[in-house]
Amino acid sequence: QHQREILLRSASAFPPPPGVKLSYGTAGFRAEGSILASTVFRTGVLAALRSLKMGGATVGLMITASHNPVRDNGVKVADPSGGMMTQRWEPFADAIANVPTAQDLVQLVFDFVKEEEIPFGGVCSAEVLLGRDTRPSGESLLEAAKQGIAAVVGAVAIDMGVLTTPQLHWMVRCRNKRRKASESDYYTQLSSSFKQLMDLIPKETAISLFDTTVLVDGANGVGGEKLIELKKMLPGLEIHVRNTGKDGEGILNEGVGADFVQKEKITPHSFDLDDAGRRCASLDGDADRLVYFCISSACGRKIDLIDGDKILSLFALFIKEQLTILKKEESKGMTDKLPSRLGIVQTAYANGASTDYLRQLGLEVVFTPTGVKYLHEKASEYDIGIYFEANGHGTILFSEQFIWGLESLNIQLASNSPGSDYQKAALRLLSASQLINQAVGDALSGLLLVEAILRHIGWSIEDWSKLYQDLPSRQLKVKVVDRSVVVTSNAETQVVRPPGLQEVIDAETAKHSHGRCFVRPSGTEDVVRVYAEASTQEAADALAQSVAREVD
Ligand code: 16G
Ligand code: ZN
Repeated sequence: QHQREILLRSASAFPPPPGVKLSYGTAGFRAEGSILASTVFRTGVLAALRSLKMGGATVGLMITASHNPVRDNGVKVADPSGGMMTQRWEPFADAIANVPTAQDLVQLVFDFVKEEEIPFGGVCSAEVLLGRDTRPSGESLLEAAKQGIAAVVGAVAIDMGVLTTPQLHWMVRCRNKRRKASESDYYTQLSSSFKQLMDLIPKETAISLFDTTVLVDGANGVGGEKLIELKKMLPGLEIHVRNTGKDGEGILNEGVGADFVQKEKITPHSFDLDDAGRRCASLDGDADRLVYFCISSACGRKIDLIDGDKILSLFALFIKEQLTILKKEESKGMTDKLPSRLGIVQTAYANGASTDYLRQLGLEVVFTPTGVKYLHEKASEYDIGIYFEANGHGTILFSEQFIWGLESLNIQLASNSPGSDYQKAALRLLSASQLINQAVGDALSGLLLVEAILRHIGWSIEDWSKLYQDLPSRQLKVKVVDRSVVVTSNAETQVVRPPGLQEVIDAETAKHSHGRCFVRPSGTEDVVRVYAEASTQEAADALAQSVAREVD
């Protein structure tokens, strides 16, 4: 009864905006910040329930709208593993955000708690870590989240302040593993594993010629200021952060950031021809996406984009090299066999040239629908799963079994053949597993791993860019009344409905050499997206346009 009253009273203070229907999409709830207080309050309730359901394990609640304009905001929940909230709870998230009155909300929650057998009403405790990005609406929304959590008896909110999205996910994961989980622990783990990787660089690599400077576009968001903290602990790597979001430097995501750079393929603000040939990187507004780019001296603001697919390829190359060294030694039969099934996960947006390249390396490449939750889940099925979206979100997952195997191998080697190539390969994989964020894609840890690998193989940004040549591609969006009329299958590569559309796509695609095309309903906007790729830009454009006309 006490619980019912508290929830009713607090919920009454957060009435939902009339006439707005929100859905917990691929990236949680997103809308204009000014209308989100009720949604965030209710997501606070949801997060507390999630923690109760998970036996009091810590869950996360992040307030951000990533690469959206600064007036927008959003909220999403991280599960105790540090990954996205289970998809099973998404229908409840939709329902809780959209019930009209406080009474309805209370009823909905009590019904759900019963159905899910959640220990409710103060018998157990719950814990929610809160984070927000730098958006002005974040502060008051964070307050709404706290009130939502406080409306669940026994639930405690811990405000971690302004963070990148991956920092919050990392903290949730570490806390549940009973590891050190503060922000300074995060910096320590990243910088020390980076230093270990640097110490393991082969002597043959011509380090003296290596450009130690990387220019980073911080999207005028939270990533820039965090990177400035981190770089203090990284001697030997010169990180120059621009678009840090400090007063006067520019507006969050406006003409800057990974999403802008990847979609427009032009320089972000405060980068120009003076930077031609330099190694440049761009983060998105909450620093969970990373792309690299290089300004080619001849052509104005045009850039050579090094997208998520190419970061993935670089990581895959490095991991495969280490595994090959280990296998060579393993074949002598002196050590235990390491479980080392390596899998690469992409989406239909991956450039066809990247998939070809990865398959030529002999790697297993599989596809999932767009959205981190799908890629992450698939990658976790391997001993080492590397996943990336072309837009720059991705990471490497190492199974616990693999890490245990590697650790015991390392102990064996430390006594048998200390300092051998074999031991170094094992140590590199261990360091990479500590550097890369296992909870979710993380632009800061991704950047450090890229920097370490480039130095390991002695590559310039041009060398990396030339790994393979992207096929020309075109993305279009078609505004439709109801995007749900398009239904896809087979990781979004085939249209199931409306009938006949796939046949048209097949016929149009067949007209172009290296043609590939798919359509899918957006998960974040009221549009249907069209992607086409072909051997020339003109052909890719023509293919996309002819298919877009059919969708319209
Ligand atoms: C969200 C997803 C991103 C995906 C994008 C596609 C997460 C954390 N973010 O931003 O992975 O690429 O949606 O947007 O899952 P779309 O459905 O509008 O094309
Ligand atoms: Zn983001």
